[in-house]
Amino acid sequence: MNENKTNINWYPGHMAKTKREISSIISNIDIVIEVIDSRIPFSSRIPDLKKITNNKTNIIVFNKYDLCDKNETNKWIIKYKNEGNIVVTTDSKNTNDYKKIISEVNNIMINVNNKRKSKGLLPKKAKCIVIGVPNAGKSTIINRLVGKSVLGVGNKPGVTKQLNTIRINEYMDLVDTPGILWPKFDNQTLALNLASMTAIKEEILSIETIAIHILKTLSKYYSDILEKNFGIKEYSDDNIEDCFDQISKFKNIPIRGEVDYERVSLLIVNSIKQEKIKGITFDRL
Ligand SMILES: Nc1nc2c(ncn2[C@@H]2O[C@H](COP(=O)(O)OP(=O)(O)OP(=O)(O)O)[C@@H](O)[C@H]2O)c(=O)[nH]1
Ligand SMILES: [Mg+2]
Repeated sequence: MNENKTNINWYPGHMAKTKREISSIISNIDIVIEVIDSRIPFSSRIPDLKKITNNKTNIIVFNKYDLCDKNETNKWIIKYKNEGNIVVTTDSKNTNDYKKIISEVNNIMINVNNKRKSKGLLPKKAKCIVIGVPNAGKSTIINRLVGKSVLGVGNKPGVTKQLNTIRINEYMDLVDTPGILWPKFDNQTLALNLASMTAIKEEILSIETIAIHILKTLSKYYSDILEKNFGIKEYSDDNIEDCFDQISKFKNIPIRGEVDYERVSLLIVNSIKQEKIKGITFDRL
């Protein structure tokens, strides 16, 4: 049980296909809506997004804002704004949040259409594309903007399988896309952060590896959450077995001979996936 032994090097072919498909339609797009998970504002950004989208104007949407540690995530919001980005936060339980996206799109389109007018062209409809890592909440955002469930959503990566164009209103179309990642992770923490927030398929990394990363990160930044949810006062790499043993006892998981590492790991991973643990942000500036 040592997460450092894991060498993450993989790339599902359908993601390369999605990137090619995005590149092939990008010339017709006005605005890129980049959806990130507010709990991992660095790890959930797509490094080569500017290249894939040919430097199109983008809006960064900090989604799942209800689940993050606002103190920490707000620092990232300020950073990205200072870098010149348009930033919006969204929480699927708050319908009003989505109006902020519409309003930013409208602001951008005023400029686009003013330029068109000066050339004697008629105003055009906003053509937007929603891009992000798997499970960031892209399809949910589009459903909220339409006001009904037109796209399938689910709490696992890889729900959307193809590009879909959705009409929001007479001024705006949105293209939904499957979640994308990148061919190689140079930074293992980043991959583990993505896995902790259900952005990477469970088959790719072992459940124990993800669970250990969650325990480690909670102990570093949220020792109160670690103690309250798992009964762990102190965590270190030297006492992983002890920790699993303590969690088994704290959660009344029967120990038959030895600790059921898989079951305990699943419980840890599910505590984030099922939103029992909230108010966490794993990326630090
Ligand atoms: N708590 C919370 N959950 C959200 C929010 N937005 C989306 N979700 C949940 O996140 C999960 C993933 O949502 P999807 O919209 O399917 O995500 P996606 O980015 O389209 O995922 P893929 O198509 O697999 O890439 C679902 O269980 C949603 O209900 C949010 O703002 N807050
Ligand atoms: Mg989707």
